Amino acid sequence: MSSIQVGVVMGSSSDWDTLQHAVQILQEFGIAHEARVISAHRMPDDMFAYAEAAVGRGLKAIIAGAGGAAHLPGMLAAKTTVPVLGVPVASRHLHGVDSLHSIVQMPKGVPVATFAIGTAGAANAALFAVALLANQDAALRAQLDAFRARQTETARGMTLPPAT
Ligand code: RP5
Repeated sequence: MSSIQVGVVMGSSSDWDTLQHAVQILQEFGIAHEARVISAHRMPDDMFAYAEAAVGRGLKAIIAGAGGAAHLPGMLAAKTTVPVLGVPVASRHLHGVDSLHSIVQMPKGVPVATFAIGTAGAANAALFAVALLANQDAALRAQLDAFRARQTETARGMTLPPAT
């Protein structure tokens, strides 16, 4: 069985600017992961093979990012019960609203957990994967609590400029 816990897949190398923010979080928390291009419409057989192998490989979550008519998260979810976390990538013409609607509007029965458009969504998908893994890992939960505490201190330390 693979030691990879979280798969990060995306429809194109052009999605990397967005999805690398998920990978950065996984690296920060020391989560074993992989990142791959798997295009739903250009590599459909590869997409199905990846999803079909996910349980056997021991993946605990799949973060899937795509833009436009973003089939990838939903079609992965159709072929595996490993949780799929969908990240809408900002598209050139519709700025990711198309991606968001494609991913979030899954019909009843096959869920995709859908995150915000762009880099915030990618980072939050990874943090959500960390939270899932932390259910079975007390040390990881302590890391997540410390991450949250640092954010809190940063926010408390924020100052505002004088009004103009
Ligand atoms: C989608 O089409 C990808 O997820 C990407 O967001 C978008 C554009 O792909 P490229 O033309 O940049 O390869 O499949």
